[in-house]
Amino acid sequence: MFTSGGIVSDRGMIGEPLPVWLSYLFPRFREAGVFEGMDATHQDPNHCLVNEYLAGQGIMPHKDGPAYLPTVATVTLSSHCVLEFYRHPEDKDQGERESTTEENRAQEPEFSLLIQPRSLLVLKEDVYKKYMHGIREITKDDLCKGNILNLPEAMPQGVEETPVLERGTRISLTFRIVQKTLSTKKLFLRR
Ligand SMILES: O=C(O)CCC(=O)C(=O)O
Repeated sequence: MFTSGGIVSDRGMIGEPLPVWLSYLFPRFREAGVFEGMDATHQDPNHCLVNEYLAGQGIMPHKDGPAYLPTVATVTLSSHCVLEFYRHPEDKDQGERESTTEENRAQEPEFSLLIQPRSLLVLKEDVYKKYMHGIREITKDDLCKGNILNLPEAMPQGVEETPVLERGTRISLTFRIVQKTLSTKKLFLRR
């Protein structure tokens, strides 16, 4: 995993420009209106998290932290995954990434999405704010199981029956906007 754009902390992010190879995607995001109207000062994302998942690796159900504006755009490369969504318990502190617990994992997801390679997934509004998302640690996804909302649109082309998909290595590029950014100078002055 690596992050680009800066290190995010409670006090904000010490920003640095995203590399050019990541910013090639910005015109496509703009065309699709992905981050439109989110924030007057940021038309484009200023933070990207790059994750590599080997087959069998996943991520515990969580909500993204409060440092980010509530829209996230994820580009998936190489292999598919099934992203599962769990309703966030109402009585828990909202917006905390620490909401990841074994207890949440034990719940069944309310719904899932099949995320195909070379796809863009945008999470916003209720699905961002009220649900946790996670990826199960398995090597195969049986598409007959669970409530996969985007079947059959996301099914591999030419496949007639609902298949079991073998996972390979997946790379995800997760773009977000961190609203509070700090210059190094400001950070030192505040200490
Ligand atoms: O890799 C993904 O698609 C999800 C990543 C994620 O949820 C995170 O890094 O917070």
